[in-house]
Amino acid sequence: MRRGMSGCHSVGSTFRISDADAFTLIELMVVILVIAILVGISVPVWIHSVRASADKTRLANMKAVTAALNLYCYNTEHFPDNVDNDYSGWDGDADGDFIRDLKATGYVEHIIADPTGLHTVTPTGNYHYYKYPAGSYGANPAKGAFYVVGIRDLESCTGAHPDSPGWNPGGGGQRDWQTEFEWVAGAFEVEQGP
Ligand SMILES: [Ca+2]
Ligand SMILES: [Ca+2]
Ligand SMILES: [Ca+2]
Repeated sequence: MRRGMSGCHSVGSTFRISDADAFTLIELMVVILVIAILVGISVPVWIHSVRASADKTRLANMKAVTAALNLYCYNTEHFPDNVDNDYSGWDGDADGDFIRDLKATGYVEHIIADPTGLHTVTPTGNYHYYKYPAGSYGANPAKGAFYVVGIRDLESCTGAHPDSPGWNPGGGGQRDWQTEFEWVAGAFEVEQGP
């Protein structure tokens, strides 16, 4: 049995080779352990950065969509109608056809869709759009129709994203879309007009 490094000097050359081999094995195990620790640290960091990057794209997509919707309304005095009913009247992005009027009229360069095709909540996609008639869900009818656009699931959060504007146009308990999306926004037609 080995009794430590000092024993190496008092034993024969055969044992020294054996000790040297054993030491190499220990070194190898240390290297493997260090690699395992580094992998254990870096894989979650890498996964987190991939998720954060996808979410960054999603938030940028929503910024582009809401800016386009508001400009569209400013110029036409209405929001795009629900022309693609994928799910209870909602237009989802999974079919590669999301708020097609924005693309058709040049307010966005291409149809906007989730960067990873995430469909964790509904089979219709991760982005959803709906235009509601004036006065829906307790909203003030004088403000006109309103849209709701949202992201069902962001990968870096559970529940409402801190940057989500939220949307509860009636102000009461009739319907708070923030409970249905992790990021959601809405706007009234009258408020976006010229
Ligand atoms: Ca469709
Ligand atoms: Ca669609
Ligand atoms: Ca989430």
